[in-house]
Amino acid sequence: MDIPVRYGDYIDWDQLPHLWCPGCGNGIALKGVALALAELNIPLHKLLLATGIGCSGRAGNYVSFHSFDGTHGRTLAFCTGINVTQPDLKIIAFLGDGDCGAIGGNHLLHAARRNLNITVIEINNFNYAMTGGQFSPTTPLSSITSTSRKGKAEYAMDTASLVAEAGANYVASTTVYHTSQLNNFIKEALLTRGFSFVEVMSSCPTYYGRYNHIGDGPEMMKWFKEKTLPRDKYEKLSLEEKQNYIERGKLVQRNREDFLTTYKKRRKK
Ligand SMILES: Cc1ncc(C[n+]2csc(CCOP(=O)(O)OP(=O)(O)O)c2C)c(N)n1
Ligand code: SF4
Ligand SMILES: [Mg+2]
Repeated sequence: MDIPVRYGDYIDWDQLPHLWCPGCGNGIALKGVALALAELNIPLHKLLLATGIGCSGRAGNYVSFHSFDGTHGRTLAFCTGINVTQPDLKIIAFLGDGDCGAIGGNHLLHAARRNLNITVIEINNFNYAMTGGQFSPTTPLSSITSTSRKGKAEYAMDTASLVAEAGANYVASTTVYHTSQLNNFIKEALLTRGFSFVEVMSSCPTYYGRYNHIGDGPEMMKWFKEKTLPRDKYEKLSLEEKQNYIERGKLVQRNREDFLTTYKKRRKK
């Protein structure tokens, strides 16, 4: 079997052009995955890209290795079974914020708590894009969406912090503007044994950008640049100031024994 050496080897070029809108961040995030895989030189037959349902869920169509679409929110339940029966497979779950924080929230927390060998890439575009731009748990307070025309009245869920508390070995958060940080975080996540999670705040100019008058792809990139702060700077802000920014950076990097290793030891006893 050929060992891929370029990021392009992980992409199924016959499936392009993709169907994401101009300025959408999904392609940048997927390229981040492909770049990390190429750098780590992981053979194609050792890989699985598991997706949920949504715009982000299309990613599986564009990779040259195994992929499947789970049902909305349940992808990590499928991944749990695959992880314990195919322990040598590198499982990357490419999931939307709806898939992670809303319908699939419980699966996410328990996959992290069990410390399964799965890498989750959360595409947080702050809305349910595929179904028309409704707000999701991660949509920031006051945002305009198709279901909060006067501004969202709820606070946003910080999925990365929840996953860190639940027990994941690696948790980080960044945006599609900060590409070198993004690529580095994905690489570190893939190198982690146990549960790893990278939140990728991603541009959706068609819904979130348009409804909130941020603009198209380039303006959304500028927005990510100005709106997000590294964790150390963010922590120094007052509670009121924090409402104006979103934090990014690494939350957790630790080496707790993963579920399968512990389970195998128990069985031997
Ligand atoms: C069980 C179930 N409930 C609802 C839906 C409808 N649905 C499809 S995609 C989606 C939201 C997707 O949002 P997100 O996970 O954030 O992905 P995005 O499209 O933003 O990438 C919903 C509610 C569904 N397919 N299955
Ligand atoms: S609707 Fe938003 S998330 Fe979906 S493809 Fe278009 S820009 Fe991307
Ligand atoms: Mg979404």
